[in-house]
Amino acid sequence: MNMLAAIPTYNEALNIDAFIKTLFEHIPQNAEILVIDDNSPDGTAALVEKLIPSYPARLHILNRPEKQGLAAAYLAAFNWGFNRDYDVFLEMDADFSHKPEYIPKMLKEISAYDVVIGSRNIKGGGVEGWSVIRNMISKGGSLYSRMVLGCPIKDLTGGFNMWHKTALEKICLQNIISRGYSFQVEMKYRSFCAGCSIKEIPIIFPDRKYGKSKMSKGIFMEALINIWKIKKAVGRESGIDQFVKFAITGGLGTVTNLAIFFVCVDKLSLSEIPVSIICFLIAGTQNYIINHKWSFVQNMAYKKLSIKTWAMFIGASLLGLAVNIIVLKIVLSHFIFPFKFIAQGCGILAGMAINFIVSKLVIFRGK
Ligand SMILES: Nc1nc2c(ncn2[C@@H]2O[C@H](COP(=O)(O)OP(=O)(O)OP(=O)(O)O)[C@@H](O)[C@H]2O)c(=O)[nH]1
Ligand SMILES: [Mg+2]
Repeated sequence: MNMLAAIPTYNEALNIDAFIKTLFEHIPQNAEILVIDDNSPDGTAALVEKLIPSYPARLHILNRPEKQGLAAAYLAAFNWGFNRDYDVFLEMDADFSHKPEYIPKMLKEISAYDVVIGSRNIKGGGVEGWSVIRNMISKGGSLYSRMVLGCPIKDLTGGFNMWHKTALEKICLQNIISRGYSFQVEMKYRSFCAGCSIKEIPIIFPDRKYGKSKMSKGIFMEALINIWKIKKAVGRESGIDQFVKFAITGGLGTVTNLAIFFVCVDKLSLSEIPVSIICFLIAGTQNYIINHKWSFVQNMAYKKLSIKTWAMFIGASLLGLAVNIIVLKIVLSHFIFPFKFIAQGCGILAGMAINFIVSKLVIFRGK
C-alpha cells in the first residue's frame, strides 16, 4: 500500500529534523512524507527543505503563507495526496508525542479497517508526563464529545490516525466545518456516521519535550462549543424532515401575520393594504430566522444571519406568493369546486413547494 504521512508543523524547528529522520526509519520503503508548514517564524520549512535531497521523491513540503490551523493544513494535505494515488493517509504531530513505532501496527490494521485510531483511552493506552489536571481536562473533553455525539470511539480528540483513501472519500471532506482542534473529532464522527469500519489501537502518548504547544484555553473552549455544531451539521436529516420543519415555520408565520393584521386592522382600524405588506415582512423575517436556526440548521450551523440572505428569502416568499396566485387562477378556471378555498389550498401548496425548493437549494444551501 502506498502511504502518505501528513505532518502539519508550526514552529517545530526544535523537533523537525530528528522527527523526519526517525519517521523514515519506521515507515515502508515506498511510503512518503508531506510536511505542511504555515510559514513558521522559527524556520521549520527551511530545515525540511534542507533534508529533501536526502530523501528524493519521498519527502515533500507544502508551504502555506500563514497560520491557518490544523484542519486547513490536513485538508490541504489530503487534496495534495488525492491527486497522487496514495491508498493510505497518516495524520501525525511533529513533536514526538505520536511515536513512529506504532506505525507498522497501524498499517497492518488498515488492511482490514477503513480507519485506524491511535487511542490513549483504551486498555494499554495512556499519556506520560501530563499533570493530573491536564489529564482530567483531556479525558473530560473526550467523554463530553462522546456523550454529546453518541459516538462510541474512545479517543475522539487524538491526532494520530490512519485513513484509507476510501474512508476519506466517504466522509466528503468538502463538508468539514471545523477549522481548529475539533477537526479530529469531526473527522472521526463523520467516518462513524458514514459507516466506516474503525479500529482503535492503544498508544502511549508522551508530552512533547521540545517546542511549545499551540493549545490554549480559548482554543479548548471553542472546540467544546464546536462539538454541538458538528452534531447539528453531521446528524443526517432528510429533505422530508426539512420540509416538515419548513411547513411548521410557515404555519407559525401565518399565525403571526394574522395576529398583527387583527390588531392593526380590526382593533386599530388602520388601512388594510399597508398593514398587509408590513405583516408579510414581519412574518417573512420570522420565517427567515426560524428556517436559518432550525429547518436548515445543518447547512447553516456556521453561517450568520445576513441582510443578503434575508432579502433573498423575502424574494422567494414573493415568488411563492406569485405561484400561489397563478395556481389559484388556473385551478379556478379549469375546475368547479363547491368551495373556492380548495383552489386556494392548491395555490398555497404550490407556492410553499417553490419557496422550499429555492430555500433549500439556494438560500440555505450553506457552502
Ligand atoms: N500547519 C500547521 N500546523 C499546526 C498548526 N497548529 C498546530 N500545528 C501542528 O500540529 C501538531 C499538533 O499541535 P500541538 O501544538 O502539538 O498540539 P497538541 O499536540 O494538541 O499539544 P501538545 O501536546 O501540548 O503538544 C504539531 O505538529 C504542530 O506543529 C497550524 O495552525 N498549522
Ligand atoms: Mg503535540
